[in-house]
Amino acid sequence: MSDAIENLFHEERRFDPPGKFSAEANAQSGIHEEAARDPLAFWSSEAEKIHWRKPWDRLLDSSDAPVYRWFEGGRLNVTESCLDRHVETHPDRVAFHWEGEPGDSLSLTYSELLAKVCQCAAALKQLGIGKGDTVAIYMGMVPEITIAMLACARIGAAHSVVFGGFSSDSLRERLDDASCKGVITQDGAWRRGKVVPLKENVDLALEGQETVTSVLVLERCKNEVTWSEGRDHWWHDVVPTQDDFLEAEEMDSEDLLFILYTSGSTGKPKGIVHTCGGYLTGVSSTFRNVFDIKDSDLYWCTADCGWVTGHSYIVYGPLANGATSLIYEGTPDFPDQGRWWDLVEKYAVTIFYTAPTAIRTFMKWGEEIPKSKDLSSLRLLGSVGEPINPEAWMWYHEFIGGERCPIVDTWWQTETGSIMITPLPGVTTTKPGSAATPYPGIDAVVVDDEGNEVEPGHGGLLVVRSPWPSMLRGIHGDPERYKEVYWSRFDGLYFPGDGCKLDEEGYLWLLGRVDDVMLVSGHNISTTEVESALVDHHGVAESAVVGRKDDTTGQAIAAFVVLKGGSEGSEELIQELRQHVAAKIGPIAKPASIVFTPDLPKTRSGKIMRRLLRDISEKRQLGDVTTLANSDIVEAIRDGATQSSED
Ligand code: 6R9
Repeated sequence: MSDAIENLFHEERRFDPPGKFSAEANAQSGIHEEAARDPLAFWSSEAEKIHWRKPWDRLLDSSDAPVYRWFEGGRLNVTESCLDRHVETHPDRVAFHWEGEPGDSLSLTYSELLAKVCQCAAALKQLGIGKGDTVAIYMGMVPEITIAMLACARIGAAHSVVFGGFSSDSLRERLDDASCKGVITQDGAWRRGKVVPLKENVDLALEGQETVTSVLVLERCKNEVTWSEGRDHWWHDVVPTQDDFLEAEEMDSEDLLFILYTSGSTGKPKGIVHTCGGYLTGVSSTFRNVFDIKDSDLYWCTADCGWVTGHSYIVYGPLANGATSLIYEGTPDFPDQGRWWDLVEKYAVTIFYTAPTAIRTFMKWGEEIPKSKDLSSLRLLGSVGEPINPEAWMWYHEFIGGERCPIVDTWWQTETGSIMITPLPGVTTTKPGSAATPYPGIDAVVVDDEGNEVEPGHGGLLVVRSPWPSMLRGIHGDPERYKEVYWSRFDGLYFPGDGCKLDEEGYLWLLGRVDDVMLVSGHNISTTEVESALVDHHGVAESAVVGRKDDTTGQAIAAFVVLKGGSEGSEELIQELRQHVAAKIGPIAKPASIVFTPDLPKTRSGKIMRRLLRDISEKRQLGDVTTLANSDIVEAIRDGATQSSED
């Protein structure tokens, strides 16, 4: 892959961890080597850092591979690691500061959070929900979403969080697939000052639905709702009246903790299955080492609990480590484009974890906004969700991190449960655009089409050779699809579907989904590399490229470009950008067409929908676009694309 690309990722920029940071870091140099000598011993010692009621009999059972079982015979309830043990040692430490979009706020200490989780858990039990049941959670980013997740875990029910921006149809599909017994929702959720009618969507999703017997409804926006007596219950009626302690249900290490659906680019959503002991071990270990959490830190992850990042690095990872976090309900531009940086200033956030799409959006809005705020509390920055192009990395480093904060570019997936490839902030010299190396205990390499490891300096496919504790245990209800999707490409290797390049120093450069790779005149070119070259131009804020069919070259590169500061494009700029890409990568990578657009179509978690752009470029009928965060942009892009091809 990417044989045309030589210079882009051979940049000399590198950043050593600041000396003081290294000296005090949770992860010290040698951790990778030590874990590599005996990965199972590493995972065993990481697992000992969570609370077990009964230790495991067997660390790893591979007899049913590719379904692996970890910490067999171990008994635990994940909420005891996340709550009870901290209440014993520091009950008054704040678990969450929460800020609502309208500006209301709340702080919950570990003992208050435990009490609220127990009350919600008791209410669920009263509604007839218990161990082995599945509960859908369809909420915004209110404190109660974390309470609801933990309440399910407390009683041994699995949660299936469905992002609050999804339609009633998407919710219905997920309720049916997991045979959910309960739904936890809100009357409405705030989004840019408007109310998203969550309860109404639940009512629609439940028309004729057969498995759900109770709906628990939090009052948030006080919008009008319709009520189904017997089925619907107000949170304020049934939760606060319960006892503030409920004994946790004892679970097996391999019992189901949650199902989380990933849409993927095609087909029915996959219900990714995670279990208790392995998942908690993975998220607790990575959170401690990658985010270097200390008692004095104030950590903020801007994700939504509807995505895996919210599960692992808002709820389970931080709480397992007794961290203090910030949770924010709203969007970055409400009431204005400085809201996030106001929050960093107000709460003196020290560790900040966000997505490249957000960083590029802030680049587009201009550095004056963060420059006008006091961000000096920050000491560590993280990125997740997409490859972060070197230009955005440098902007993040300079304007958010004040050139003093290490950046951890963390590669992982819903399926992997926890971070797999990442720098360790006190250990790793970082290179802008590279996620660096596998986390200790993770055996990830780059292979060619035959499954042989590539030489340094070459590209190929990322694979994981050995099991890890937080790996998915399957796709809910479809064991065959699990094998087919992840294990059929290469015998015995987990195939995540991402392209990757290995540089001379063993650093990994993620190149995006293999499905997105373009084939131009016999050369494989990754979308990430061309996008990165475009964004490297001073006028460009964001870009997306796709390969569209071309009679001469097989595929031609079609680029979509968002300019900084709302500028308009011109024919001269198109030529300049084409030259820029040619200079950066090579003439082969020059986009055949460039369309300027005010925004790019993105999924609700901020990933660019290249499939849709391909459809537009090849003038295909567009399918359902309601899962997009910004569906109105599609028409605008289509108009632009039609115009440019007529020019
Ligand atoms: C955590 C999360 C997984 C896919 C993954 C890859 C892309 C995530 C990345 C990254 C490059 C990173 N991805 N982090 N690509 N660098 N640091 O995003 O999970 O929503 O399941 O997506 O996201 O393509 O395969 P999920």
